[in-house]
Amino acid sequence: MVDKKLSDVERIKTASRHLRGTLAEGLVDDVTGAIADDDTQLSKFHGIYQQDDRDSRAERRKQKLEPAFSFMIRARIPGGVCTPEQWLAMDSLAQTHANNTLRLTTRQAFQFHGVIKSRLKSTIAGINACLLDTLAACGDVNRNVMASPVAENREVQQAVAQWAADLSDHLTPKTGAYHEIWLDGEKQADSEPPIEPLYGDTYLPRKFKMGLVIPPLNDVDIYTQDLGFIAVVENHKLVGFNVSVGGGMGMAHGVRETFPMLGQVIGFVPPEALVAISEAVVTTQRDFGDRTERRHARLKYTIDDRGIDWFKAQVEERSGITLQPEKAITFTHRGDLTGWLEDDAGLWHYGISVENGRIKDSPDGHPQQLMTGLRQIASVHKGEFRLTANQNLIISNVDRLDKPHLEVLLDEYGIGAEVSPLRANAMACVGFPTCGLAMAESERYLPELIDQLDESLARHGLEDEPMVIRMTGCPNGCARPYAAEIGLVGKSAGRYAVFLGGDFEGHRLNQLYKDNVADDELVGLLDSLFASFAKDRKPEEHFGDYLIRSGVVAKTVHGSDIHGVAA
Ligand code: SRM
Ligand code: SF4
Repeated sequence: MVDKKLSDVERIKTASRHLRGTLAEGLVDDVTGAIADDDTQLSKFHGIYQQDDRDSRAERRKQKLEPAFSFMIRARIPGGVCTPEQWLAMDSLAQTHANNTLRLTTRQAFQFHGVIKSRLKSTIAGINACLLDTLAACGDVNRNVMASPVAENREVQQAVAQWAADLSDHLTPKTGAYHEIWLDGEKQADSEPPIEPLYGDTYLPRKFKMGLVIPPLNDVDIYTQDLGFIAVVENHKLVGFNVSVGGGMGMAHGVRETFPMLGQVIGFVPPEALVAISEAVVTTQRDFGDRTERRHARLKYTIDDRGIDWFKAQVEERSGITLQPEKAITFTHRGDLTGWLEDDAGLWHYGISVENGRIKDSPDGHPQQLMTGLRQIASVHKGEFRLTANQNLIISNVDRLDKPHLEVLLDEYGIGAEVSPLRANAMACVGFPTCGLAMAESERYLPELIDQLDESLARHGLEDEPMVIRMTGCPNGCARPYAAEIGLVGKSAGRYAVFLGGDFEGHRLNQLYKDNVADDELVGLLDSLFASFAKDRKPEEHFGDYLIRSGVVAKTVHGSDIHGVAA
């Protein structure tokens, strides 16, 4: 067998002295708004991405200026749970250090955009001051651990949230570089051998993602995670978790060797096995993941290449735990709570649909002032905020007596107005102008497309029909478009590949239906499918299932089918 060369990122990690590189030096270099090339890879492990304003790129090039560099910072929030004090701190940093918006991500984290280099350290220090951090929010490590943000069964929800926090702690890198660079911590020796007991010097071959979910709501898209734990509840008690492995979304247009995969369930474990099982899954990927080709380095490919039985055997051997047969569970839908829910302990939770996760105020005169309103709510709220994996927000743990005052505030700032079922189940990734990989608009375009699709649905009497629609500006899949009933994936300016036929609950990937569709043709294309759906559907049948039954698209069985016949 020919030994393939390691990818360049492996060289950078190896030479980085546990993620230090020359980040500290780069921060004080005021000749450029950028950091050194190699450091742009390392900064990700610290939750920081170098970006530039793509709207002004051409103009700046013409003027012979360097790109308008700024940084995206991602704060990790295990399970999406944060306190009102933390919300206020994030809000304040967004106003003073970023672009005056906060972005709730598809993995229950916060993102700041537009932070210039000279403000990086103070932003990170501000995040740490409120007991959150950005370490491992990105990079080749375990990322933010997701968890169902709300459930009627309070005891189970709390237990699952606690597991998310514990697993997150356990899998966070142990390097002292983060404190040293961002928080002026004491310098540590450069080569402490035990510094990364789990990851070793070169961390993982690629990013790694984990989530926990409480059926029947698949609100964290559990099968898209590298590692998913599905809570099994018997007689109202949490008895353990089914373990799903090998989910992932990213692919490249038309490159058949790249594809999304949904996780496969390898068995059931009691709660006390979670840490050992997670470690076994992570270390198997650490040792066997492909470090030569980053496009082939995710866990989904390791499992696809070597087989699920091989993988399960590795996990059992490394953890010393024999997986029991999986238990029956049922998912009924995805999406999030909107409006009020009372849990079984009598506390109230209010779900707010946030368009594409962007927390900002609307222009003057608009009834909704989301950012200001949430600031006012945070200053009186005594419970928690919970970020959802669908870019929404839940005001959690509200006492019955505090509900009326919150309702007044929600009303005053126009927050929580009902949206159409299509909009409630829609997600768009960030895309332009900040994402360096975007090929087409996403967050800035989906809202207006939904306006038009809502009109189309209404024409066919489908205005109350919930459908999962997701848009991304490129095929990396940050809004999990391949797990949607309608997935619109950017190809080039104003053009999208249309993927159809995922299911409502998140058990099935969709498939390429039509490639390279112009944005002004999208409504027409979907309108004719809505028309036949309205005419021919079976009672209770969802759009994605109808498209498969009627042969509009074939069913994707293995992820590589995603490219369909049109690729
Ligand atoms: Fe993502 C890269 C934004 C969730 C798959 N993602 C990026 C970058 C950092 C672009 C870059 O590398 O330069 C984007 C920054 C845009 C910006 O300006 O903010 C970006 N990803 C996002 C967020 C903010 C989208 C959002 O609208 O919420 C999400 C942040 C989640 C978080 O808090 O951690 C986000 N990204 C996802 C998801 C969804 C998920 O994890 O559930 C996926 C698909 C699942 C998966 O990983 O397979 C995803 N992002 C990617 C990929 C493709 C990975 C792959 O295996 O091929 C990239 C590119 C890469 O890694 O090379 C990427
Ligand atoms: Fe950027 Fe592509 Fe992710 Fe959208 S899907 S945020 S365009 S990397």
